Amino acid sequence: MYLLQVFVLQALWVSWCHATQHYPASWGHYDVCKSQVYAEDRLAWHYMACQPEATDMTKYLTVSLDPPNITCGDPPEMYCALENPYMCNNECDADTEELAHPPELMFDSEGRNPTTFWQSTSWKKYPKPLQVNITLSWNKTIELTDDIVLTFESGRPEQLVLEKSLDYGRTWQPYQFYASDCLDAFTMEPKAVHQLTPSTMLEIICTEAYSTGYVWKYDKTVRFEIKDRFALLAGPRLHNMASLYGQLDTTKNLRDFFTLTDLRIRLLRPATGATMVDENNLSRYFYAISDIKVQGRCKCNLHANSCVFDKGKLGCECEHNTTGPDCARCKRHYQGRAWSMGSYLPIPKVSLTYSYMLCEYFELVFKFLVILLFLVF
Ligand SMILES: [Ca+2]
Repeated sequence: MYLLQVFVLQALWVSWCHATQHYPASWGHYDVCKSQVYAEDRLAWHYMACQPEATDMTKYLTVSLDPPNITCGDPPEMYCALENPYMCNNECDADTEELAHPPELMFDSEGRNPTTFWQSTSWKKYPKPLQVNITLSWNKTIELTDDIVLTFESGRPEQLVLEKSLDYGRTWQPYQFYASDCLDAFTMEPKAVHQLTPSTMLEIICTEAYSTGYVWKYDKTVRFEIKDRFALLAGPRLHNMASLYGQLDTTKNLRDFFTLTDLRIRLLRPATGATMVDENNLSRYFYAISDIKVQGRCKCNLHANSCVFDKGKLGCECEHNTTGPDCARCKRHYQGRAWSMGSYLPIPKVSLTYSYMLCEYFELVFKFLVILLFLVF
C-alpha cells in the first residue's frame, strides 16, 4: 500500500519536473541585472540582461476622449436596448454618481455586479457618423506582453481601428482593423490572426471575428492577439522562447511592433444589430466599454529590472551604467563604449538550473524511500 503511494507520488513529481523543464519559467527570468564575481583575485560586477516584470499597465495610463464631450449624461439621456427598442430603462446622468459613466470606469477592477462602464452619447446626429477616439497614454515606451482585450457593455462596434504611437502621439500606425464587413469598411480582405505565418506575423490585418451581428450579447470582447503572434515564432505553447528572443535581439521591426507609448481606439460605427438603422429610435445606438486590459512592461532596453511610477510618470531604474527613462544612453563618464541595448540571448539559466537541481534531489529521495520500503516489507 505504502509502496503504491510512493510510486504515485513519484510519478506526479516526475511529470511536474518534466513540465517545468520544458517550459522553464516560460518567459525566461530576466530579473537579475548583475552579480558579483571574482575576476583576477578581486570582486567585479558581472552584468546580465534584465527587464521589469510584466504587469497591468492600465494602472499607469492617462485617458483622453475626442470629441471631449462625447461621454453620455450631460444633458441626461435615456437609452434603449439594441435588441429590444421598447426596453428603454438605461439612464445616463453625469451629475448622479450611480447613473454616470465616466471614462475611468473602463479601468476599475471588474468582478462586481453590475459591471461599471464608460458610455458615449447616442447616435442622435445620424446619418452623420458617431465616432470616438479613446487615447491611452503612458508618456513612456512600454512593451506589450499579452493580448489587448476590450470588453464592450454595448454591442461590439461594426467598425473600429486599434492604433499605436511610438512617439508620444505625434504619429500613429494601425495595429488592427475590425469590421463586420472588412471590404466595405476598409477595402481590405478579411483575415484572421491564425492565417498569419512567421514571415507575415507583422502584417496589419482586418478581422471580422469580433464584430458579428446578433450573437453579441454573449460575446463582448475585442482582442488584439499578441500571444498568437508570439506563438508564430515560439511555438503553440510558447515553449521555444529562445527562438522568439533570438529574433527580438536581431530584428528591430519585431521589437518595435510590440513597443508603444500610446494606444488609440477609434470607434467608427456602433453596433446596429446587422439591420437597417432605426431612425425613429436612435437611442439604441451607442458605445459602452466596461473594461480594457493592457499587459506589458516598461521598455528599459534590458538594462533595468524595475520601473517606478513617481509623480505620475513611469521611469526605468537603470543599471549597467545607463541612464534616461528607457536606459537608452550611457551615464556620464561611462562612455568608453557606444551604448547598445542588452541581449536576450543566452536566456538566463538561473531558475532552470535551480528547478533541475530540485528535481534531481527529490528523485534521489524517492529512490531511497522505495529501497527502504522494499527492505522493511
Ligand atoms: Ca469597469
